[in-house]
Amino acid sequence: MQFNVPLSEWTTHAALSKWIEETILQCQPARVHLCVGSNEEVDQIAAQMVEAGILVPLAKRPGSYWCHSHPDDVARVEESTFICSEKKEDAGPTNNWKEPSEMKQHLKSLFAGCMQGRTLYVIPYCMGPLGSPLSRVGIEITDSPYVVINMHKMTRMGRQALDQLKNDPFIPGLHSVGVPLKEGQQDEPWPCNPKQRVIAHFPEEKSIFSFGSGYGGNALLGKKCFALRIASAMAREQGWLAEHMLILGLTNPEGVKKYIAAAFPSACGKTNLAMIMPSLPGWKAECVGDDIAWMHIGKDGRLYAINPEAGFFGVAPGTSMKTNPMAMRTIEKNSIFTNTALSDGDVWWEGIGSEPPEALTSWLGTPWDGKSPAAHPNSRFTVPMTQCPIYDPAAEDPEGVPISAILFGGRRHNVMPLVTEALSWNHGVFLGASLSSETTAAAKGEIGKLRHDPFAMLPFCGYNMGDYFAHWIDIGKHTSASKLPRIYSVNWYRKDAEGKYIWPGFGENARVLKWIFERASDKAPATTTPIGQIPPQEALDLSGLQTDYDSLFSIDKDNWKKELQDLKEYFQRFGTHFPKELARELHHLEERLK
Ligand code: TSX
Ligand code: MN
Repeated sequence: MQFNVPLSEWTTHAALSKWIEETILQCQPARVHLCVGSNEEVDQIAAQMVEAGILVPLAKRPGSYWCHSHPDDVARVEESTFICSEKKEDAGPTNNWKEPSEMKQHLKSLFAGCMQGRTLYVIPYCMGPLGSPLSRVGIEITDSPYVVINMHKMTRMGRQALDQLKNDPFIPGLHSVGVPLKEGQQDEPWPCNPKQRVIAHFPEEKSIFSFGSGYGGNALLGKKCFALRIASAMAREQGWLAEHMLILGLTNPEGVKKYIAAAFPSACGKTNLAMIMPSLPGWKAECVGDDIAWMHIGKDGRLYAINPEAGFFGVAPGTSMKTNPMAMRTIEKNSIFTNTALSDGDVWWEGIGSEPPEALTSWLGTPWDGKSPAAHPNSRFTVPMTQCPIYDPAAEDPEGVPISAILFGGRRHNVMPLVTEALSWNHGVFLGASLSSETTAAAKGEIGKLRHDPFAMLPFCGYNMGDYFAHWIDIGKHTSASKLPRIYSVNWYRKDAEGKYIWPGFGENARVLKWIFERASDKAPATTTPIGQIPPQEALDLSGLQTDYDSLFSIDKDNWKKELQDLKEYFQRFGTHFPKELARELHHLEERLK
C-alpha cells in the first residue's frame, strides 16, 4: 500500500493506527493519504481535481473554485439518515431507527472494497477552538478529495487536530462515495451511489458511517453528523448542549458587548442574521458562528458557547449585497462554490443582485436554458470563517462566549408576534419545543405548509426528542435563574391582509435585538400577555420606520387556541418521554388564553 507518509511517523495513537489499518483492509483503496492540514496539501489536492475536471478555478475570485454535483446528490437525505441506538425508543419518534447489529451488517457489505481504485484520505479534525476543553476531535476517513478540501475550510484539521487529540479517544467517521473503480475504469466527475445511500449514527458507541453521497451535510461528517447528532447525545450524557444555533456578538453605542444564540429552521435567514449589519446608529454586530453552538454552564454559573466549526457552508441563492453584505465580502476569495451557476471566471445565482450574465453555465454543468434555476436552490459556498469582515476574535476563545439571550425563530405569516420573551426558563424550553416554520420553495414538498421543527433540531437530534426536551429542562436546574439567558421567540415573517411582509427585516432586526439586549441588562420594560412578555410600544425603537406596532404584536386568541390544540396533538407523539414541566407549560398557556 502506497502512503504519502508512513503511518507510524504520522501518529503513535494505537487505536487510531489500528482503525486506519482495519479500514484499509475493509475498503481496499489504491493509495492512502494521511492529512497534515497544510495549505500546500489542499492546494495540491485541488490542483489534481482541476486536472481531473472536477473543479474549475475562478479567475475573479482568488483561490476559489466552482464545481457541481451529480443531479441526484444535491442535499441532505433525511430518509436515509439513521440513529442506531440499541433501543428504538431511544431514537424516538422523530428519527429513523435501525437495530445496530443489523445496520453494522449492512454497512459491512456496503463498505467492503468500496474504495478500490481510489485514494483513502484520513482527516483528523478538531471541532472547536484549539486548546479548548470544550473542543472534541474526530477522524474522518473518506475517499472523496472534495471532502478533504471542504473539511480544510470547515474545521481545524490535520496536524493541529492530532496534537489536540494526544492519546485520547476520538469520534470515528467513515465515508465513501460508494463507487469503487475497476482497473483502468474512467472515474465520473462526481461519483456517488444514490440508490445505496445511508448515513448511520451510533450514539452509544459514538461513531458515524456515511455511504453513497458526496454532498455537504452527508459527507462532511464533522458538521451535522458529529457536531449535532453525535454531540447532542454526548452533551446529554455530559451535561451540556449541542445546538443548531448561530452565535453573534452585539455591542451597543456605549461599548457594552453581549452575545446572542439563535435557532432557526432552514430557509429562515440564519446566516443573514449571524452576519447582520445593524441599521441602528452606533450598534455593532460580530459573527461567532452561523450554524452550530456547543454550550455549557461555566464556573460562574453562566451559559458559555463555542462554535465547533471553522467555516461557513452557506446557501448561495438569495445572498446579495442587500441581504448579506458581510457574506458577500467573505466569499470574495478562497471559497468553494458547489452547484451555483458559472460564468466567465465567476459564479452567479438567483438573488445575487445582478442580472444573469450572458453565456451562463447552470449548476448542471451545461449552458443555462434561461428558464429553470441557473443555480440549484441548495447551492453552497464553503469558506473559512476568519475571512468574514465582522468575524469575532472571541470565536477563538477556548472558554467560549457568555450567552445573554437565546432566540427561537420560524417563518410564520400570522399568529406569532415579532418578539416574545419567555416567562421563565421552562417556558423558554416550551417555546423552543413549539418551534415551527412554513416551508418555502427551497425545501422539497408543499410550499407554505407549517412544519414542526422543535429547537430547529428535527433532523439533527441524535436521540429521543422527548428526552432532549427533558435535558433542556434539566440544564435550567444546574444554575440560578438569574444567570441563565432569557429565551425569546422571534418572527420576522408576519404578513398583512394583502400578503405583504409587515416587518422590514434584515438590518432592521437590530431593533428587536436592541430590546433583547436591554432586557438582559434590566434596562427595558416588558408587557405581560397570555403568550409571554412583549416590548411595550415605547420600548421598541421603531424610529424612522413605517411599520405599525399593533400589526406586529396583535395576539389573536382564536388563532392561539388553534395553535395550542395543534401543539397538544404534536406533543402527544413523544408519549411518556414528554417532560411533565412542558405539559404544565401547555396547561398554563391554555389557562392564560381563557
Ligand atoms: O434573512 C432574512 N432575514 C433575516 C436577516 C437578518 N430574510 C431572507 C430569508 C430568506 C432566507 C428575510 N426576508 C427577512 C429577514 O429578516 N425578512 C424577510 C421578508 C422581507 C423580504 C423583503 C422585504 C421585507 C421583508 N422588503 C423588500 O424587499 C423591500
Ligand atoms: Mn444548519
